[in-house]
Amino acid sequence: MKSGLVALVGRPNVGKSTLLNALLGQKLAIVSDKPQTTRSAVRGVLHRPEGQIVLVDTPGLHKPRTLLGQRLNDLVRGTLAEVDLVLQLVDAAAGVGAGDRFLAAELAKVATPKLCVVNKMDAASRAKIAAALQAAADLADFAEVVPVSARAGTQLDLLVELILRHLPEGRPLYPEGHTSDEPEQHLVAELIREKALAVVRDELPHSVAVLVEEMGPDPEREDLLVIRAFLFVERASQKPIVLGKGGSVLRDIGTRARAELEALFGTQVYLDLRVKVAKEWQRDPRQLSRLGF
Ligand SMILES: Nc1nc2c(ncn2[C@@H]2O[C@H](COP(=O)(O)OP(=O)(O)OP(=O)(O)O)[C@@H](O)[C@H]2O)c(=O)[nH]1
Ligand SMILES: [Mg+2]
Repeated sequence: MKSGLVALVGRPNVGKSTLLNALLGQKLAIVSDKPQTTRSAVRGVLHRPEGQIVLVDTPGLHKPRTLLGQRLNDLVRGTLAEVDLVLQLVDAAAGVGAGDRFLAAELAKVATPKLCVVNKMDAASRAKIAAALQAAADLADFAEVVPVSARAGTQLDLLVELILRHLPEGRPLYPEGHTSDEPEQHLVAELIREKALAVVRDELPHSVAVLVEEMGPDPEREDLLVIRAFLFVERASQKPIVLGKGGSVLRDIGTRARAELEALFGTQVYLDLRVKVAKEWQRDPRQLSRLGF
């Protein structure tokens, strides 16, 4: 059978995490319309009769402005070194640009086989898709260039078939039925961050980090899951923005997060969400390591 690690790489916002979730049929990675949403290498396992595909979602590669940005780019480069196949995603609607060319040049340095996935075909005209396919083929020496829509689920079976074709023969890396080794607390923190990204505007999304401090059943009510989490911002001036008038913005984030967490765990959730300032955490090595970077 076929088996191996497959990295999803691309500039921010091309739809890597959406594609991971769509291929798995399950939400493992959070998604937003803001660039630089993903901050960790999220693994998901796809089981097929012909083989096992271990997908690794990565942060969008970008020009780093902070220590966090640098670490995220290092994470992408580290991932490239250990995988069997690389999928470079580009955005058919936005077109192929300098960011994609920069990444393609980076990829050219590793000998790993590469496919190019031209995503968001649902949002592009035929002419635009054709132009993106041509530009993608000119980017690098890809084994295949395939247009898909992660959002609409178009051509995903074909993509899986092509991935399997280009993976090496090997033993399964994970047992049957295992789809993820994301720690539950991390998944919960990410879901809360996703709701914060959906609600807050402008530059603030980059400043938000979430840490789950405590999670477990209520001692008096087994059917109630208690989650205590902190939402960190970088500056004192950002705190009132995340809180909103009379705490309304934070309440909105909490309500959205709780609804999704209750669906995920199939139980009632009590979410205690607090805002804290972690001064300049994106540039501070100590705070970064506390937050898991
Ligand atoms: N129309 C359309 N939108 C898509 C598609 N795939 C993703 N999107 C949207 O594109 C935006 C970015 O999606 P993400 O999956 O978060 O992108 P990403 O590449 O993981 O982004 P980073 O983690 O920031 O690097 C979201 O608003 C998605 O809903 C698609 O196939 N079609
Ligand atoms: Mg992502």
